Amino acid sequence: MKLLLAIMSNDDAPTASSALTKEGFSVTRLATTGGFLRAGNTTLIIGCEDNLVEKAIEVIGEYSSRRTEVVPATSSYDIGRFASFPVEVQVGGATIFVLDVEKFVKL
Ligand code: 2BA
Repeated sequence: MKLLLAIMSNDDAPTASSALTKEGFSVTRLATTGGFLRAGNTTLIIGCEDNLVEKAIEVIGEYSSRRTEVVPATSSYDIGRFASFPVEVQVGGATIFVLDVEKFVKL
């Protein structure tokens, strides 16, 4: 058995978690904080059989892969005027650890 720790953005976590559940995985969601940006992110804990690890990674990748989105940004011209223009930002992405599980007990 393996334990997956999947760290992803808060925006992607609900859909990734739902998709995993729909595929039959048991998922626990933790509210976590990145040490570098000190911003909130989400860590999914998934315990599954060894042969399902790649499937879990595939599902997570489907809903949290790194992608580029165009968002509106504003700029000030120091004369009380603002302009809005689109900028490309990188969003999403997941960091996944796969650990061996020594023992799994449900009481
Ligand atoms: P990512 O490498 O995609 O990491 C996203 C989040 O995943 C991290 O948030 C952290 O919560 C977790 N994470 C990634 N690698 C990990 C590891 N080896 N062990 C434990 N947790 C891990 P943040 O720490 O807030 O980092 C956000 C982004 O800032 C990172 O994106 C990376 O692009 C950059 N970054 C992180 N640490 C850095 C550092 N020491 N120097 C420069 N850039 C850094």
